[in-house]
Amino acid sequence: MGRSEELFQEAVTLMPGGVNSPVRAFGSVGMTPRFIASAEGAYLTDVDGKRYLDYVGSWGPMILGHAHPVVLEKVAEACRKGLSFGAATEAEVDMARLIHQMVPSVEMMRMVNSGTEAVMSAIRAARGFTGRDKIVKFEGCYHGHTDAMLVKAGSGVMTAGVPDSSGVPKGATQDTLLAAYNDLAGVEQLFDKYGKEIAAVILEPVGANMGVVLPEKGFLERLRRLCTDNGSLLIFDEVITGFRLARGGAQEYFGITADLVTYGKIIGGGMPVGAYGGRREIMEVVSPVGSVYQAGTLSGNPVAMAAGLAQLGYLNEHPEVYARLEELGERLFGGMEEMLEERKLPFRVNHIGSLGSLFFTSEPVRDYTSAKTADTALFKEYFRHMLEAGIYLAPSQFEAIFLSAAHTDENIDFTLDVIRDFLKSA
Ligand code: KE4
Repeated sequence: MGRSEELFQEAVTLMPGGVNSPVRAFGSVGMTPRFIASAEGAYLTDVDGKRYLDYVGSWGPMILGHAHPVVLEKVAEACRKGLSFGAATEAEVDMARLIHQMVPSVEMMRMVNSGTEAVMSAIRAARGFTGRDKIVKFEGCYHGHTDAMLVKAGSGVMTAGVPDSSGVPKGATQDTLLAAYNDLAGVEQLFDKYGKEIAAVILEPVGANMGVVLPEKGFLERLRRLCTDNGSLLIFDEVITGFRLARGGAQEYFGITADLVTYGKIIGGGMPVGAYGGRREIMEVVSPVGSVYQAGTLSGNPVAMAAGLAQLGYLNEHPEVYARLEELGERLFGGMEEMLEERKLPFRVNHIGSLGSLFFTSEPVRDYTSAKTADTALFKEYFRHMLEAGIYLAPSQFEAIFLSAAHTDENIDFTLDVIRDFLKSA
């Protein structure tokens, strides 16, 4: 028995599913999760010494690759000054200034400790600012595990085939209105019925938690207009797309300004960091200035800020990283598309920049319902084939491939060879 198996046997007696986040349990692929000992660049090494080419990147944060020297150096420097003060620090001002510089529409922001906390707080700020209760979300979009968002969520909730979570009281979701991604008619009906009661519309500007699903032409623009016309706020959940799709994230990529935006992952450089922010007049409803309470012992923690500042600062000073991510994405996802075309295989590849998903379905994947047509049994075989070849993918059809600046053309070509090998028998 390998070390991962040994550890997993004990882990399941101490933590639900043996993990601290459900999707890590490899449940939908029916395998023992690999316990990771270390990581560097585009590679993970597990506790049995096996090395994997990593396409999860800790679910998005590791856009520069693992253990980037610039990030490690700044974190080590910060650690030597003490780990947490529970007081204002210069690093938090530096971080807020940098985010504002990279995304000017974020005039004011608050650091928190996770994407979930960022979304929970942004929703409370939106409700506090508008005095309204209803929130529109989209099936298959995952916004963390705050009660109000655990309705037809994506990611691990979708993977588990549990569209809703137990333990969430009706009262917590009675004001959550659901629409299908890319279904403008459905959203317009909600506004017709609830318009002046809708505090906000929240969405992933690119869905990445039902697999990758792109916004169709006009979708984001229409949502922007509907929110403006009804006095509702548009919230972009950019926990994944933020600082990945472009230096200014999806707002820059699509040229659409949201009223509030949530961040996580990349802005922490691998440390637990989230943030929410946007128009100053909205953020000034947040305590201690306004009446919306939100707080956090480790929010803006100096070590986490050091990691985030190092990674974001590098991205800000090296815009060529984004061109490289586009190249890598085109090479990998374009290569997949060519392969499917050659072999006349009906599968689908959705991709944008360094994000993408191979769906084992012949249907165009444009929302939660079409994503659910994917053959998860075939995905399970694909995942196992890739892992055995030393390629570490997200253990679910309803997640994304995350490329990093540490991936090379050779990594991509090797990956395409392994996929080609799998598709021979698919
Ligand atoms: P966290 O609370 O996990 O930091 O962020 C929640 C969140 C919010 N919004 C979006 C768009 C997200 O993708 C996430 C978290 N993403 C998942 C991956 N699909 C995290 C992986 C996990 O749950 O372990």
